[in-house]
Amino acid sequence: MEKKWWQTSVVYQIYPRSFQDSNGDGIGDLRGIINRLDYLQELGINVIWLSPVYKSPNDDNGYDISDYEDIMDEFGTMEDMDELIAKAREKDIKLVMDLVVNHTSDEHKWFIEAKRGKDNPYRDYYIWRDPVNGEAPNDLKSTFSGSAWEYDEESGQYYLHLFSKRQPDLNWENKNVREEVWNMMNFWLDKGIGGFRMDVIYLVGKQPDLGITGNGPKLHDYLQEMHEKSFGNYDVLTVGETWGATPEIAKLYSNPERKELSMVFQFEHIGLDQQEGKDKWDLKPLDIQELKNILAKWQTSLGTEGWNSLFWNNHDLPRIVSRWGNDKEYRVESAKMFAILLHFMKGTPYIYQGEEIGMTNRPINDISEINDIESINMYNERIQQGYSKAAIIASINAKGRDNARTPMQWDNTENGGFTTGTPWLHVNPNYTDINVKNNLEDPNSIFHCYQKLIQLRKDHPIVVWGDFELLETMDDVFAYTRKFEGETWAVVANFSDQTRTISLPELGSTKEIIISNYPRESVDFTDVITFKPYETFAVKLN
Ligand code: TEU
Ligand code: CA
Repeated sequence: MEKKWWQTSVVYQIYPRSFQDSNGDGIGDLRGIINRLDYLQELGINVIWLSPVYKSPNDDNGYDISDYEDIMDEFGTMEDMDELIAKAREKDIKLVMDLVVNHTSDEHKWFIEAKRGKDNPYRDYYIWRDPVNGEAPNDLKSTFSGSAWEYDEESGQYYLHLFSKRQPDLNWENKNVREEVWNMMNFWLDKGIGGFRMDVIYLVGKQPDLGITGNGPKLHDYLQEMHEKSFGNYDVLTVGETWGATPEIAKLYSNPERKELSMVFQFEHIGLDQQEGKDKWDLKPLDIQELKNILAKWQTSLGTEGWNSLFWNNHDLPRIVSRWGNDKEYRVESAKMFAILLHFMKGTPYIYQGEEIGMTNRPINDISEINDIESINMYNERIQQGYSKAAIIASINAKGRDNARTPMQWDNTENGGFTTGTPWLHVNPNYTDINVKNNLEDPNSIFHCYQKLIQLRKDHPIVVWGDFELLETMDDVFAYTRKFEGETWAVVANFSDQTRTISLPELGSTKEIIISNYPRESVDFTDVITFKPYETFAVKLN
């Protein structure tokens, strides 16, 4: 496989609204990120994925953009943005921007024009349909609850919005729309950014009249056109958000010969604690064997026809240590387990802000404490449908996106050092214990575990190129090997809060402990080993 810089990279995702406030208005901003670049350099990451910072009325916290070539006032100015790109580059850190072009904000000038009337030249930038029997054209649903069609009184037509009513979908069949997007992408690429994370890119080939939203027939033509007209002319990282992707679909996006993307975010492992065929709010316990099988499938399916992204967290997902770990008695041990399991896999790892210090979910008691439009709309819809408040709140506490969006916890001063003002969203009260300052002062902290894992990936090609093999073990023991040029490393984790005894005689014994989350001098797999709760280590085999 042709060598690319992003194959050896580790990416850090920043949700700018919650990272660092620098002017006391309670909202994170670009200056705040600039002021924390030293911390990120200390961690060792070499790419920042920056969630949207463009002009937006924040109906969906920036994923509703009204001007792609200007910065949201709350976050700062274009000068601040240029300074961030330059200062990050000085530290060999690349800036990957969030590309949100499945839809715009309804305050984008294109939509304002489009609403002026059917003959307006921008009308066809969006997807309009006549009513059918006085009703919505069809039963397409919005991800944020309700119909995906909104009626426009003035023109007597409906427009499509797969997300909120204030996020009208763009009509990618319109060549002018695609050219607008390439020009905008080149505007940012010319600023020297490191690439793009592409928001719900699997939707831009939609055929709404046929009820097709994801992976539509023309999708890959559009991505190959995008590659040719924009980022294909630069040496950058591109990662597509593709819900529902299978390894075969992922290869269509990321097989280098197809000249589309570097990699995709697939979410098959993320949907394992929701009931079959239902929503993420309809919970079911995680089956660890299922998780192992799915991750192993992705590790061994792409070969040279694609590249994996590796993640447990992002700004849409609950904190992994609370979700599938133990965020109380074994918070540190389980947080390190997730880090070690993920960072020795083949692919590009993504760390979501706060993951590197083991930040947890922040349960709420009442919907008034929630900011996220997805959770609020779901709450209102399910109240209508007769669900109990308690049941809905329980679903939000388990899966709600605000769990990921509580402000970054820097130290134990007021508001965790995030702001000297009133935070836009509640700070998790456990910041007094869980914060960056404590992690930096403790050599055995979760931060230092991530720092070491990042350095190991830089120093050892086996971590990047080694072949992956899942080992047969009892369900809640997750063990695999990586093999490269005659060398074998083994990673073993007790994925439970109980003590477990394990025997893997075929691995022999070794004194070469690469990393572990409990003190350990050596391991003899030929013997029966007792693993403490969440005990995890990686070793080099003889
Ligand atoms: O997310 C796509 C998406 O489907 C998730 O929003 C949704 O929350 C799902 O239930 C995940 O659990 C992308 C962005 O990541 C998200 O923040 C935006 O809200 C969304 O697109 C619309 O732009
Ligand atoms: Ca601010």
